[in-house]
Amino acid sequence: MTSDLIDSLRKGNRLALSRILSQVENGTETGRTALEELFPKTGTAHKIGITGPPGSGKSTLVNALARELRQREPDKKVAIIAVDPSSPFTGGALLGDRVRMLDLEVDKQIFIRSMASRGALGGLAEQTEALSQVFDAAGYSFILIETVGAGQAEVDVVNLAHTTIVVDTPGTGDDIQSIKAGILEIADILVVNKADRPGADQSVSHLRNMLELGYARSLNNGKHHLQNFEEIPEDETTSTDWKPPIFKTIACEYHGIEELTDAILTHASYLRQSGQWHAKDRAAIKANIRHLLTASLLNEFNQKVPVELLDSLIEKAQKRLISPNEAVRQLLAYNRINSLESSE
Ligand SMILES: Nc1nc2c(ncn2[C@@H]2O[C@H](COP(=O)(O)OP(=O)(O)O)[C@@H](O)[C@H]2O)c(=O)[nH]1
Ligand SMILES: [Mg+2]
Repeated sequence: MTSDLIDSLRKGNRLALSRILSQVENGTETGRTALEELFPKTGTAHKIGITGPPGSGKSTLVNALARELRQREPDKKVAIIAVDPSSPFTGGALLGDRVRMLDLEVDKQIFIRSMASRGALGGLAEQTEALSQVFDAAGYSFILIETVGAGQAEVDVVNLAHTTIVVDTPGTGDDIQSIKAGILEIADILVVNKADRPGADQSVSHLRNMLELGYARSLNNGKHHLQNFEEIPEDETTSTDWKPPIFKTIACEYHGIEELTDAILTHASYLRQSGQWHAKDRAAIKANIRHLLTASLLNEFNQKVPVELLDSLIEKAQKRLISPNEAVRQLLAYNRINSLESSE
């Protein structure tokens, strides 16, 4: 059953793909088996994260980018994962937007999947990574991942991407700008969308200043952890440094999309040439293994340790008779003794 589905998925059957995505999202046995069987076929897709505040035009940009990528690379398929409950892809937007997004689906080489919750796999990042693996194995060359740039969960999601695009809009308030200091660190490409509105040029120069500031700070600290901000030495063509470019776009009118697409493809080449593609792949696999390990250890533990023991230790800790640390020691000791007994 599962192998039939996988065969169909590998042959490009959209219904099989859709079914496997649901099974994976629901954390079923079929989903797990599918992920395991598909894993050897993954590792080639270019994962592109798009993040930014709600309403900045991420979905519109993703829509335009999907079209542009399809036009340039007619043999390649594009997947869209919208990790945003308010996304038009998930039906949370105005009717006009939804209709505009839906016309993407006329192109059978584009597949849109929305994800409103963290599902069965734990965090949003794990869920997104699992769905990405399915798309990757199904032969999708580009995976566009839209998230609202709100908190750590979203940062975790985009960290799994090869290329992270941070979207901003022309704004005036300093308070709005200060949020972006943190998120700038993860940007490979910056976009000031809604450039038809006043203040776009100021936003670009503000962002540029902040990038320079980040670069200076990383030098002062003597640390180079803000690699993204390093200048490209003029005379060194073999440099592995990437300086995030900033683009102005009007996504709803398709302005600036070609330049942005160029930058995305250039970034992919840069990652491959500098060895960072490999490094990012390793980091994603490491995060994946760590997550699965934590989940399965906890699961195993829960099965072995009676809930009464846990409850009684919580009670003792609340009475301040033992510390939480001591509770953990006793739980681990119980688990160890039990494991010894059962293996004899
Ligand atoms: N004026 C203007 N409106 C835009 C632009 N791009 C998107 N929009 C509109 O902004 C609204 C929010 O866009 P959406 O893509 O849903 O933003 P998201 O929440 O970041 O995904 C929609 O009504 C879009 O049509 C733009 O470049 N200029
Ligand atoms: Mg959206």
